[in-house]
Amino acid sequence: MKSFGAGVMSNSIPEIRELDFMFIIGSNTTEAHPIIGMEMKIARQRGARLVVADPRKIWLAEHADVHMQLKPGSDVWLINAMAKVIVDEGLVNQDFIDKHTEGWPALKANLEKFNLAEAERMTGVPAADIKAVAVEYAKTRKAAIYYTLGITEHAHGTDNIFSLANLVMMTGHLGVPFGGLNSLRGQNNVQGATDAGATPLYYVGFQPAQDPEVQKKFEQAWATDLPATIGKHLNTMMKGIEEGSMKALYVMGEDILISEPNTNHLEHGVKELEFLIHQDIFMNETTKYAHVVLPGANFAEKDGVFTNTDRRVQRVRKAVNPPGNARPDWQILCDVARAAGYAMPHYKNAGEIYAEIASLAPRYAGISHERLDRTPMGLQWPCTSPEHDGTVYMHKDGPVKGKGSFIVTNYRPPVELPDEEYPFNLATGRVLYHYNAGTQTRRDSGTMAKVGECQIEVHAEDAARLGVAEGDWVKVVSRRGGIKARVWLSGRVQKGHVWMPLHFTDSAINKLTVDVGDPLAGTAEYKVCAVNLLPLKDKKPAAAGAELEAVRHPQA
Ligand SMILES: Nc1nc2c(c(=O)[nH]1)N[C@H]1C(S)=C(S)[C@@H](COP(=O)(O)OP(=O)(O)OC[C@H]3O[C@@H](n4cnc5c(=O)[nH]c(N)nc54)[C@H](O)[C@@H]3O)O[C@H]1N2
Ligand SMILES: Nc1nc2c(c(=O)[nH]1)N[C@H]1C(S)=C(S)[C@@H](COP(=O)(O)OP(=O)(O)OC[C@H]3O[C@@H](n4cnc5c(=O)[nH]c(N)nc54)[C@H](O)[C@@H]3O)O[C@H]1N2
Ligand SMILES: [Mo]
Repeated sequence: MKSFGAGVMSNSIPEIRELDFMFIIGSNTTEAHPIIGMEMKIARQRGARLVVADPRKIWLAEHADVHMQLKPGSDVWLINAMAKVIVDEGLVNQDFIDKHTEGWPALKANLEKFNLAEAERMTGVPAADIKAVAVEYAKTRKAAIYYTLGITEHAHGTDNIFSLANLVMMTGHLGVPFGGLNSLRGQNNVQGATDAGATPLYYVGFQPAQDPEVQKKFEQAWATDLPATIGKHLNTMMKGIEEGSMKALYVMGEDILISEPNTNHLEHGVKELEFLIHQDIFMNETTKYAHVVLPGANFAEKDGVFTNTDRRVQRVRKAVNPPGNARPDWQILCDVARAAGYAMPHYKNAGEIYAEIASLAPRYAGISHERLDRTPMGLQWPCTSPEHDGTVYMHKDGPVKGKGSFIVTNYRPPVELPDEEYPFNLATGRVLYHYNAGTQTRRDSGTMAKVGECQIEVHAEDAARLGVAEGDWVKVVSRRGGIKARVWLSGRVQKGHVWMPLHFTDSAINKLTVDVGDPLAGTAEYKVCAVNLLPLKDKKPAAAGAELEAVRHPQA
């Protein structure tokens, strides 16, 4: 948003198979975005070059031309060193810089600090690799960057993204087909939720909540007074709960006691809440402390739209009736609003709500349920009129904010580094077979048969030193808590590093993580904290070999 004026995937999924060069940084694409991962495999088979920057030897890394197996949290060094190479080799796109950007002289001056020898020391990636990859990226026309949580979920996450945005602009890989900076969004409709205004900063369509004109527009449309200030970020709310300044909380479709950081601490605060509403399709850990539970209908039980990661709005249609008292979330929300005294319109269906969205946000003005019913592949916003075909790639006439901003970034180390007491670095994430808080996938016996418990990836030499073997249970402890997990010698992590997934309630990894976030975005540092491993005596028999095999070769 700050660099280009839009914080979304710039290009589209169908472009991937036509690429000649893919730079995947901090994204385990084949497990977390398997369909997009498949497009990358197709490009690969066509002969596209693949570079993966990831501390772990994930599947894509095994098949990459270059695997930059960097130290966790060292991405600013890696990316800035690549930028420096591009300057030194005379490969910058001066025409793009002059026409479409601001701040280049300051950025260029700052890059002087990022020499290759030091970059190799800081990242662990050979200088020759950094240089070769930078040159190839700058020289290849159809070259695109993909990133996900491996670089956003850090206390310096925004610096990582600014650095990538700088790289894309200095090489002119923006506003063109088969290029761009592509953030792969997480949940199926997380893009749609943000578009619809489920963020503290914006009303629907990224219209800034603090802009008096915008405020006036929505006050008129909704016939009510609206606050002149922005809302609270998620992490600020969680802090408020811990400190007792938040008295009430309405949680809809999140399991905060599994997915927020440092949950032991958070749980004390949640117990003290005066009023906790939980609206979900299932009971989960958060429900335990709820005063009221509002049962929602799931995706197959309601009508509406989903907006996926490439800004593509598609219809989702009701296939089965919701069970019991469960109802679509929008109906529940409208009833709550009315009960609270607001004259919410009596929408007849989700299509009427979409029509209101389209009337208030120019970038969706051309999208309606009727039109989507005739357009099975959906419409990509911006789609500004009923005649507009939607937008396959953004920033065609330059960054949407006018001039793209080069933002100077400097390395900041992670907040908690290993020491004598907690000698391992823990990173967390997801596996192919489970989904996020696990509320849904842990209910599925087929999924549980594949991966039924929390495994911790450990380097073989570390395991030998600790006297533990594959399948042994260990206690994983940090300054904030401890949980059990089963050792998995995956061959994917570096020495001194361990990795765990977030899907299990009986091994809830956020009991371990640090609740320090990025100062701008608030996103927690889920990818780095210090832990120790304590071998446990009760060596239960290992899970069936097939299960471990399935995780080890998730593509099989
Ligand atoms: N099967 C499945 N798919 C999912 C989900 C799921 O739970 N299960 N969840 C969805 C959601 S909400 C999201 S947000 C996405 C997330 O998708 P991803 O971000 O791809 O998933 P993660 O496993 O969190 O982490 C990605 C990678 O970051 C790497 N990494 C860790 N630290 C660093 C670092 O310092 N630098 C770099 N360069 N890389 C690092 C990890 O080794 C890992 O391979 O997945 C979505 N898709
Ligand atoms: N340590 C660590 N922590 C992390 C992460 C990490 O990588 N490491 N990743 C973070 C990320 S990127 C994310 S997105 C979060 C995910 O964390 P959560 O959002 O907590 O997890 P989900 O499993 O996606 O979904 C939460 C709830 O939504 C409910 N739900 C599903 N469909 C509907 C519906 O239609 N209506 C309603 N009302 N409810 C519904 C599910 O039943 C579930 O209880 O976790 C974050 N936490
Ligand atoms: Mo996510």
